[in-house]
Amino acid sequence: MAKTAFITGITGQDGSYLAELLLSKGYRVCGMVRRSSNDSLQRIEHLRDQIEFYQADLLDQSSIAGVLAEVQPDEVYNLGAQSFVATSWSQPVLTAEFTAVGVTRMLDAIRQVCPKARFYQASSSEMYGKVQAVPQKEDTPFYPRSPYGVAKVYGHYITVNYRESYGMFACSGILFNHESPRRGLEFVTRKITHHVARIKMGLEKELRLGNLDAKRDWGFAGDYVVAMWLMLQQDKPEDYVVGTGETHTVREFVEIAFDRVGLDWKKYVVIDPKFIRPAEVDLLLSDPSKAQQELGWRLTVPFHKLVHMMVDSDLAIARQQKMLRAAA
Ligand code: NAP
Ligand code: G4F
Repeated sequence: MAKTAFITGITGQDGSYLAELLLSKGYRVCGMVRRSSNDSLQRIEHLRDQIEFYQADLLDQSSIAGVLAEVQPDEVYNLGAQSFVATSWSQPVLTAEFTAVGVTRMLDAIRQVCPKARFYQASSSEMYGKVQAVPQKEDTPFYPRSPYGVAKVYGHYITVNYRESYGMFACSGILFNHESPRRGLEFVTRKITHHVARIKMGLEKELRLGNLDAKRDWGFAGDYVVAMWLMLQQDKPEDYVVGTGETHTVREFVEIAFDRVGLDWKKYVVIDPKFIRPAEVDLLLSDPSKAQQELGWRLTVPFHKLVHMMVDSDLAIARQQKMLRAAA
């Protein structure tokens, strides 16, 4: 019989790739969506007819328990979160509610209404923050540098705690930054490729950024959802670091993106103090050897190709916008 998966955050970047993956494997895919006055299904528009949607909210315990009792999933992927680090300083309490306590709400609802379900928690390399070792692996101590990072540490340890307290099959993927053409426009990679494309098309003149020296371990989101699924197919629940094992500065990302369209980035990039964070994570670099060896997980998209893929996708969008503008 087909397995049932329940995904929180199905409308987000990772939720859309994970839904595609699970549908391709024959799963019944159920997605939790929160009420909105607008349609938030843009990223999964092409899958709309193949997914069952359930309205609930990470802030609302009884809505989660009610939906899980109805769906009776085999696997639960908790991807829902306030996921933008910069916003976590202006909305620290809300970030804690969604990103930290929301995990307990999910785990406790599972414990009560579908205790056999396997649980995946979207932990983050932001937990390493002011890094205590290079590269970072599963046993590297955490030192979060933002309210978001602190909230993710809570989510991580409550997942460990429910596994140890109740014997639940609960895992955390400590995922390093992963990007795609579906990345939100506020994250630096997509912000860069969106503006590069619009500058190339003559729709904009500059790109305003903060710290160009920050280093991140960036991979392709489509590869990372495979690791999530693999974790829930193992005999034992464990936590895994997932990343590329390479690090690049924001400046390098900018250079490659402008190069792709034949422009010199120095003529267009303006440093704007508005985008400098109160506390920065200077360097993230993963050691994904456990995931590679135990899960057999592999990358398919190297860094340069990722940047090119995102620029090319944004160029197609900008071209269309330019044509619409000309026709209006
Ligand atoms: P994303 O694109 O920002 O998506 C976040 C999702 O969470 C959206 O579907 C959003 O729904 C949902 N959500 C937010 N608040 C909610 C609430 N109160 N109740 C229910 N759903 C809520 O994030 P992503 O990049 O796909 O990341 C997925 C997860 O992985 C997140 O937990 C993120 O923190 C974590 N993570 C991401 C990365 C990365 O590099 N992408 C790395 C490590 C960990 P709406 O559409 O309604 O806003
Ligand atoms: O793209 P970012 O906003 O991603 P960040 O903060 O690394 O967080 C992302 O990855 C985490 C995994 O490590 C996830 F858990 C989290 O949910 C999210 O997906 O910023 C990357 C870097 C930062 O150092 C930031 O200071 O880019 C720098 N940056 C420079 N100028 C900028 C900008 N970031 C943004 N968003 N906007 C700028 O203009």
